[in-house]
Amino acid sequence: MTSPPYEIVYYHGVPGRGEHIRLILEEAGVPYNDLGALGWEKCGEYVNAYLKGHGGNPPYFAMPMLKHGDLIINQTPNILLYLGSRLKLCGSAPDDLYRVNALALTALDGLSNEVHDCHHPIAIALYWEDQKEESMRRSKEFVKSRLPQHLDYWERALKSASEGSHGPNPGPWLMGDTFTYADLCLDGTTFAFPKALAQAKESGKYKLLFQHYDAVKARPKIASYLASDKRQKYDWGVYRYYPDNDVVAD
Ligand SMILES: N[C@@H](CCC(=O)N[C@@H](CS)C(=O)NCC(=O)O)C(=O)O
Repeated sequence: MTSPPYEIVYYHGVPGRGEHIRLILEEAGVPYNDLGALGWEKCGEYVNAYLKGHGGNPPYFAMPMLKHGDLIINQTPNILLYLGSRLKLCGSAPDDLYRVNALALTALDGLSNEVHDCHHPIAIALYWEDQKEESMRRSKEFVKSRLPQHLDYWERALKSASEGSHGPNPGPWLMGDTFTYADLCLDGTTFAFPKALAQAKESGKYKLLFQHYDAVKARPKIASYLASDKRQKYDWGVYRYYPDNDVVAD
C-alpha cells in the first residue's frame, strides 16, 4: 500500500514557519505537496474546510498544517514530531524522540518565536510602524541578553554532543553522529539580525555553532533545496529585516 502524500498547508511567499516542515521533508528526500504554491484559491479551500474541523480533526488555530491521509495536524513542533518519527530523523534510541523534541522546542522558542516577537512585541494585528518604538527596544534587549543566552545554549549542546554525551557516538550534530530534525539552522535569525550574528561569529565564542550552521547548509539534499526555486526568499512573516532593529550588543 502506498503512503498518502505529505501536504503542507501554509502561506506562499515566505519561508516562515512552514520552512521547518519543508526542510525535514527535503532532508528525508520524500516528495510532498506544498499547497500554498498552488495559489490561494486551491489552498484556501483546505484552509476554510479545516477552520471548522474536518474528518475527525479538530479545527486549527493558525497555520502551518500538515495533511497526511486523513490526519490533519497543526502546531509546527507537533508536525515536526510526527514527521521526525516517521522519517527516522529523531535519533537512534527509543527515547531520543523526546530529547530531540526538547531541542526543537528550544530552537523554536529562541530562534523563531522570540525573533518574531522582536518585530511584533505588542500585537500581531498591528503594523510594525505602529509598534516601532517597542520593537526597537525589544530588539535591543533580545540582542543584548536573550540572543547570547540562546547562542551559549546551542554551543553548550553541540560541545556536549561532540563529547559523546547525547548519542551513542560523538559527532557534529546535536545528537552526536545522528542528524535529527532538531539540527537547527540559524538562517532566519541571521537574516533578521545580521549585525548581531556577525558580531557573535567574530567573537569566536560560538565556533561549534557556526560550523554546525555551515554543515547543515552543506548537507546535499538541503544544499540542493536551498539552491532551487522552491526555496522562497525572506520578506514578511516570522523573519523580517528592519534596519532600525539591526543592532549589536554594546
Ligand atoms: N505555535 C504555532 C504558531 C503558529 C502561528 O503563529 N502561525 C502564524 C503564521 S507563521 C499565523 O498564522 N498566525 C495567525 C494567528 O496567530 O492568528 C506554531 O508553531 O505553529
